[in-house]
Amino acid sequence: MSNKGALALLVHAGTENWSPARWKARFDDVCRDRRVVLPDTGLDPAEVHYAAVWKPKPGELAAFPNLRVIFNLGAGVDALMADASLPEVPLVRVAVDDLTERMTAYVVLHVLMHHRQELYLRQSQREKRWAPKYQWPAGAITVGIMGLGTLGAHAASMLRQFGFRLTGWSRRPKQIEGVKCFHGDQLGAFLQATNILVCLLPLTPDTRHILNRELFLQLNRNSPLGAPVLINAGRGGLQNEAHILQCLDDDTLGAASLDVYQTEPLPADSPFWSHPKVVVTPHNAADTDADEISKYVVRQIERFEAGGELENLVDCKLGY
Ligand code: NDP
Ligand code: OXD
Repeated sequence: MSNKGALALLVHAGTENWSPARWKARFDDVCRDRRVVLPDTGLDPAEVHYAAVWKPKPGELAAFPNLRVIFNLGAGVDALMADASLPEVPLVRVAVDDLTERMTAYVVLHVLMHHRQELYLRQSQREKRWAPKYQWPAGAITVGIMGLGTLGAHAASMLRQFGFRLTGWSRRPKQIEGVKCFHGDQLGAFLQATNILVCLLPLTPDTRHILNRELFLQLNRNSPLGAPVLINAGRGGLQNEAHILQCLDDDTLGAASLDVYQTEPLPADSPFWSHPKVVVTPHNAADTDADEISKYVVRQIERFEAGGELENLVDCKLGY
């Protein structure tokens, strides 16, 4: 082992994909000339030059006085932005094809699920009822994507191939082929054109609780779907959960697919679990793959040490 600065691996999500031992094995494999250390394993904090993290504990990163770069092992950095003691070193997030394609698969799956009336068909099956409904074309539905970044733009390009009409909303103006793009204060016009709302925004001070009743009331109801549909795979903090339930119950919303929640894991007593209009997934729309991402981090460290640029840096002032 060389005397290169160590890589600290701080992974605390507690689910199968985030097993620290599994991530360490992958990093050990691709990082043979550098110590990869888990917390509480007798490491001298001064030896750590890099940290690869998922939901590190607040203050955990501040313990490394010689830290050079933080690599967030996912796309969203909201957990890090909430740490008031976050060291002022470059912060890199994940933006790679593997993760993007997984998210697009989730978005396409859930848009099609609502477009093809899967909730109704599954209920019919449980009731042994042979009662097909009219099958409308994809072009009769407008899918609106909030967040036209790495994930939103790719999901839009794939949905386009199914024939859906597409709108999108971002902070800055965008031009994406086949997508009617809105930005900033054009949110109202975006919503008025949207039947299925897909949220792929980051959680920042500007976007917290953006998915609320006032917003849902502006969605377009003039499609064969009738009541609009919400799909949120961004972050739970983007949504007002009481408003979602109220809007599902009074038909402001026709259905919702939710991958993320205010509290994760979703508590056993959450009404979402058994709501007939809700499809619950356990924050696994797009897992970050330890094989892919360990290589991505090591490639970036090597380039950085050779004097090159880091990719996919977070703008900590904007929070994403
Ligand atoms: P990007 O940073 O590439 O894109 C973010 C998009 O949101 C950009 O288009 C940005 O606008 C837009 N945006 C940010 N703030 C605002 C605002 N105030 N008003 C309007 N638009 C805004 O992020 P990714 O696409 O890579 O990821 C998006 C999010 O998806 C992550 O932050 C994470 O929370 C979530 N995610 C969830 C996963 C899951 O499994 N559920 C997996 C991976 C990610 P602009 O282009 O103008 O900057
Ligand atoms: C991410 C996530 O942000 O998995 O990558 O939620």
